[in-house]
Amino acid sequence: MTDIAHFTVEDGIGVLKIDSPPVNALGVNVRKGLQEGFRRFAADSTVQAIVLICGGRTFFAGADISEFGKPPQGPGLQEVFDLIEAGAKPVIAAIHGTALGGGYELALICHARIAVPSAKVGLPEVNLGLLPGAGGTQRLPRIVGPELALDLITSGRPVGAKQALAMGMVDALAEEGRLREDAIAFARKLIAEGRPLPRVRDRQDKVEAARGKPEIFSKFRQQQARTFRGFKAPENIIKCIEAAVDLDFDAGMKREAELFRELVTSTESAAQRYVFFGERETSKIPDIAPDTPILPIRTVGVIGAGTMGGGISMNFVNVGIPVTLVEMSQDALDRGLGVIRKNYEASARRGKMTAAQVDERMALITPSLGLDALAHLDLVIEAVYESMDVKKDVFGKVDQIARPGAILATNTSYLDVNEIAAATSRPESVIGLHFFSPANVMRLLEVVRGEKTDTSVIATAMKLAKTIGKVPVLARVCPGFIANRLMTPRGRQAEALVLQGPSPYDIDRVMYDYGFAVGPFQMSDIVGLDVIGRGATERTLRGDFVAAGRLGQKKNGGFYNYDENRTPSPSPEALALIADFAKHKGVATLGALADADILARLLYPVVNEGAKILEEGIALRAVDIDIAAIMGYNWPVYRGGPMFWANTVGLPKIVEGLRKLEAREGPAFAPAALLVRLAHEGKGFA
Ligand code: 3H9
Repeated sequence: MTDIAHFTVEDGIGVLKIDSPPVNALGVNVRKGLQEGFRRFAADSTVQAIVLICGGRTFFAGADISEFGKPPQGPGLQEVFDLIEAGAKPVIAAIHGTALGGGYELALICHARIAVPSAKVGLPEVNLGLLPGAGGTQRLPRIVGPELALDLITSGRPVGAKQALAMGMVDALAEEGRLREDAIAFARKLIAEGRPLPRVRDRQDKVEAARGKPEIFSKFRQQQARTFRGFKAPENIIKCIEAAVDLDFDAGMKREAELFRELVTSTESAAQRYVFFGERETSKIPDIAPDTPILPIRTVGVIGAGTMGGGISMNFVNVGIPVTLVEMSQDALDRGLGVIRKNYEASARRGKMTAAQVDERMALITPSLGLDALAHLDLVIEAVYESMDVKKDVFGKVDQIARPGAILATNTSYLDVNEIAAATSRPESVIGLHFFSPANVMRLLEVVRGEKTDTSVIATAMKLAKTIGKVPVLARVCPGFIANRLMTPRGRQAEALVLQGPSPYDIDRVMYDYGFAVGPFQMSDIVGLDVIGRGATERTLRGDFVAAGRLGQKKNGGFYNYDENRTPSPSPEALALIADFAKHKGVATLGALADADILARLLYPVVNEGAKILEEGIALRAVDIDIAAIMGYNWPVYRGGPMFWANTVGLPKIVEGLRKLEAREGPAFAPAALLVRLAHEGKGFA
């Protein structure tokens, strides 16, 4: 017995229980415990079969991700696996919680798998830019066939125990809460039956059936090309499954190891692993003690049933928290509710929920025409028109109505939360909850702490974000907070650069090739050119487009022309408008620019803004900025966000690039002091 591994023998069955919180990751100490347990039971003549089970909340959740990139410490996972596979005694994996990655691969090497109905199994390594490197790519296709294995391993999606049983990924279900007893009984039954237990590696029928059918793989590659763009892992996974079909088991394992090594040393995987830990790191707030009281949020009010208010409401009803939705007119209320219902019905059509569930969610929304309905609620979120006067008026009124202790939140995307809080008699209860559009989809929730916001209000908001499936990032007050402020220079530089010669199509292509789903000009067309910069007092490029009747995708095209399927193509009319505006502004044309110059022009200022956000203390850590960019602006995850990416480029190179731009374009490009210091010290953003 060690701290982690517990060995008992019950009537001929050896039970090896591993207990290594929080998730029984297969780190070096767990591997040692497994090695000791299997060696001991192999040598114990009273043991006829072995049950492998975990304590705590889950079966092994995978390899210990924090060990990747560090020197290996023995014993390796493969050594432990060999002990099981070469052992003479059957091993039964007893699964609860989530058997993921190396954890499920460990289950696959066992002779049988039993799981409680609430368990999930899967190979999610792709989300870390990796592939299952402990035999998963060779064994799973032997159980479920290559087609399903391609889907499961490249998507990384876990499968519930009942479905896993139907697919053969587990062999039996245990009763909930009786895993240990049922696994022991299962082991006894196997011994009593005395039949040989074929190892997964020896199963050939599913892979043989696919041999000589390369179209399985070419079709899959073609279908998934868009989803996989920019990622390295999916292609390596496909190659592994091809090897499972075409090669014998040992040769397939060799291929898997080579392709795993390629990934584990890649920048893409380093970025994705950083993001995995980053998503969890952002909840850790140094000045908020873990025992800070969390206020119960059982009811929520949302003021404003527009696009944002509706999306925000959906987040809460999705997890069963009732919402009182307030509007000024019946029309606006009906419209808002109609949009929410339509969204749910669309999900139902896609098979994501039943018609009854649509009704259940709608029933959790209480529409109301007056603020009085907010009187007894735990949290009120304001999502009205983005104007300081309007917001102050609303908060002043809500202050009179909401119960003492209720949290009053604003969804403002750039206004001063302290000023809004000052419109109430309780600034300690006021906080920013900045959702990103579409609010029911985007995973970022910026939690904006005002000068007077109480720590329990902050802690509650951070916890609540998780309850509704968001990733919270804490910001202090400044115009645009973290994500919007960070990304503003990209838009500004795109609009400045397009007047200097490069076409919107070149600029968008460079952003697309970097990994964004669409470039800034295509995005403008989607949003509508009349939306941003409304009410400008002087002539603007967008204003010229609007004056010419080009509003974007919705009317006459914008920077692009569109056919009836909304496929964009370059627009001579748009280029003429740009040229005319550049002439009006007297902007000189730059010579030909390389793609790398366009990239630097648009993204180095983003890195620079990130450095300022950091040195001003608006964000807690560089990783908070990266998570905000990824979750709020779809910054390509395999780049790790702007700050991680800057490290991979090298900060001295970024400083040099900014200085060149500063010399040509002006002081807006002057590198931030923090950036200069880190570059000088040979450091990166931590
Ligand atoms: C792999 O297996 C490779 C092999 O194929 C081949 C090898 C050769 N390692 O998420 P939570 C930490 S790759 C280290 O908040 P939940 C996590 O950082 C791996 N640490 O809990 C957090 O720490 P902290 C394949 C890990 O209940 C704490 O545990 N496996 C690992 O919401 C709690 O985590 C995966 O990709 C790990 N593997 O969700 C599964 N996992 O408290 C990754 C978690 O300090 N893990 N931690 O912030 C998950 O998906 C979720 O953590 C899980 C629990 C669903 C398990």
